[in-house]
Amino acid sequence: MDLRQGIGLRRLGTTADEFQQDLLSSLYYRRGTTVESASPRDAYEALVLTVRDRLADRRARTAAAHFASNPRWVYYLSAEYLLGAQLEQNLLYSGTGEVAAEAVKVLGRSLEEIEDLDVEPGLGNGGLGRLAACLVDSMATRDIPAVGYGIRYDFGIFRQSLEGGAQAERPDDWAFQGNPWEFPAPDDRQVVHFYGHTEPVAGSPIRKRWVPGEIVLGEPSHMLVPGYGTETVNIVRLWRARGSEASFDLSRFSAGQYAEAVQEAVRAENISKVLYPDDSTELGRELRLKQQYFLCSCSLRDIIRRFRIRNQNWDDFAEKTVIQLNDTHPTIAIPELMRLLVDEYELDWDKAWSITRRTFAYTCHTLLPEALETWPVHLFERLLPRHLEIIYLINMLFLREVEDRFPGDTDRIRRMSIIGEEGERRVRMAHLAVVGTEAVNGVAELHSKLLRETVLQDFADLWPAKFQNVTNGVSPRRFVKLANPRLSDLITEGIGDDGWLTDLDKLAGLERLAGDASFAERWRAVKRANKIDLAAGDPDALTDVMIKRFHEYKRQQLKLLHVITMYHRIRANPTGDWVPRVVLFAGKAAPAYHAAKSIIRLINAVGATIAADPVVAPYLKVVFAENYNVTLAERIIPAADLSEQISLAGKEASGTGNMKLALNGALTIGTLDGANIEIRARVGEDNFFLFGLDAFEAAEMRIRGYHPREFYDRDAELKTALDSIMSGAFGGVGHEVAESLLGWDEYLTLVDYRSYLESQDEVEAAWRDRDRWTRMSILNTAHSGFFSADRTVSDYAARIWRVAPVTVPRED
Ligand code: T68
Repeated sequence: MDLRQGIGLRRLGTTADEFQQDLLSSLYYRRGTTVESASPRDAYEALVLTVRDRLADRRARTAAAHFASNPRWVYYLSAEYLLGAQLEQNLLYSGTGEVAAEAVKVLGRSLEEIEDLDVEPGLGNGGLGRLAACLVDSMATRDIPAVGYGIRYDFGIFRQSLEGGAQAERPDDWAFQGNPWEFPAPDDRQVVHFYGHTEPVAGSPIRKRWVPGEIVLGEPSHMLVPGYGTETVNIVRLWRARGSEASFDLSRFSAGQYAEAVQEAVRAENISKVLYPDDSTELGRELRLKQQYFLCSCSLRDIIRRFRIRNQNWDDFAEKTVIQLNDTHPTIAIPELMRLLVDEYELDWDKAWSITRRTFAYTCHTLLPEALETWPVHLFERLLPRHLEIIYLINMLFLREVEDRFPGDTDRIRRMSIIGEEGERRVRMAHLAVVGTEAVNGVAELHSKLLRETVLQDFADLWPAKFQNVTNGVSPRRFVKLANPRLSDLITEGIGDDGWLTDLDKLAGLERLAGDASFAERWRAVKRANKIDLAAGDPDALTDVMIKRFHEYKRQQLKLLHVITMYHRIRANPTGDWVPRVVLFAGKAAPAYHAAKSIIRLINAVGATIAADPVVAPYLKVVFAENYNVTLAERIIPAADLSEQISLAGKEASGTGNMKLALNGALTIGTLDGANIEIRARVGEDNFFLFGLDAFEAAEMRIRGYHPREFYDRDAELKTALDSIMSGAFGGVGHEVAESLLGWDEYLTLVDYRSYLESQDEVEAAWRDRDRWTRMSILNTAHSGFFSADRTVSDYAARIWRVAPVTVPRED
């Protein structure tokens, strides 16, 4: 198939000369400039357009192949995507990296210089947003017909800097120079309603007419999502809010009331203005619910539009469509689909409900009760009056089902209701998500088990078959090949080919090299070179990294207590045989999360005290890398020796940084939490530094009653560490951190302190035996192939989506 031939277009060339011709043509015709007067931005955009053209071509063939086969589609609904920088990835995926490097010389710039201008779209907070990006990558790589839907926030996750050691935030105006990767699709815009009231429809007891109080437009644009080693190019479609024509008040403008004239349009556009910078916390703001509904309403109408191009019969909708909800954020799509089917397409309720339930699936990403979304009923009533009516009806029918199964169990009915009646009445989005879907999954074995046994236990009793596990995974292309080219080359050489890039289990081929002295030597050399590139400190020191969002459950404070203890140990014995360490932290704290920000501040204060101490500084260095994002992760991960995964067991749903680090040969020190358990099972107990309570013990301890002071009184080193904070040894900073640990210590930091320190001693013993460490590191990589997002996608495809790949034909 060659679509270009059909319309008389020439085929794009693959040689460096041909690429250069197209690059110059992009510069001249599409940037309107010449080599002599091109700015760095012109050079960058010309290159982007030239690469994009090559993918656009594959995209056209993909769309044609998909529509011709009328397959079952996967629609991934996510409020967040952390796609990472696009240029380097798209050079790799389009196979044009080498010719591009050659071709750009004509612009008098190196490829690396141009790549530096490629800003990452930070349209997400953390793991959940990055997972969405890894999954769409793997869906394309596995030839699954899929579209990712999201919001095109004007401002992404805030930029973090340190001011006097404290976190400061600045807005992330990521696309202020435009985003050349994006294709606008104004023809597919949608109209979204808010507020207003509902009216009965004559002759129908069920249908209603919604008379809105606000009308907003959703304008889509898309980014290309190429598969690796295949022709498929899928898309992520992002919606941006716009005022409708009616939102501009010309009469007010004419009367000189300029601000009032545009006020409605401004209100509309605020919907996609900014990403909420909150990770794993609940926040009940109206604008957030508006964002969620905006995403779902636009996306569902688009999905239906696409369905109706090829299909006439609603009976086929659930066969042709699966919509995966990335956490509860897009759960409002469930009542919205009901509304569309019942009110607009006039299906009867039971049929609409059967279609809806079979169409959706829900992935849960948390266990923290405070992170389970709920919305006040009165807010729903005002913002989405029709949806509230539909939710009430769904709930009534659902609770009847519960009553039939468990007659008289009123307590159970109260617990399971979609409407929470404790205090202010609230809509429980997780309950709605379980009731309205065919499958519910957690993101690691332990997480899925705890979901079934704790937060969603009643639902698992009712529908045991609905609950599944799909362990997360990460992209081996982005997080090994692109992030760590040295290691990738060595792996390819060791295994004999680069088939591991799409079949990560092939990393097992490294196992036989774990004892090979010359291979080990080269493995070490790669790590060392990566550390020199990172330039965080002495490349021969143990590089100990903790990179993730700041949250008390993740326990950066535990790592910090270890650092403070090392500081005291070294001061007490300056001539001891200390293992030099560079402890690197990176991560953002939600701007309103004061406890997390205090920990950041204390880390920097401790770091400054150590740096100024001539006795300790030769052995210990604390680095805080500002503005952690995908791009920075790609620099830090390849340089890490030790991966800190030290959350309180039972709190981290999965973690994915743990997987990225293990794949890059870092050894893990961790608790039995999230996917750490599965990492340990695969790399082997001997190659993993385990410590701390397990989830069961932690829960028991909380029930029995926990008194942190007892641990403080019993452990002299712990006491010294906390006392030194309290006495102001670190520039007077950190009182509130120590007080919260001694007062209630929500996440049992002091309980796990001693076992963590002992485990760190084992780390040092292993590190001193260079050959042993290297062997462990190689085995970590060799046995981490399971953690590919390609495997995750295959699991979803087989067990939840039941979709088959569609092969896109190559060019003739
Ligand atoms: C993370 N969740 C989990 N949430 O914490 C992590 N939350 O264990 C898991 O590996 C990852 O999801 C992928 O499954 C998040 O990242 C958020 O970012 C978030 C954002 C808004 C509201 C609530």
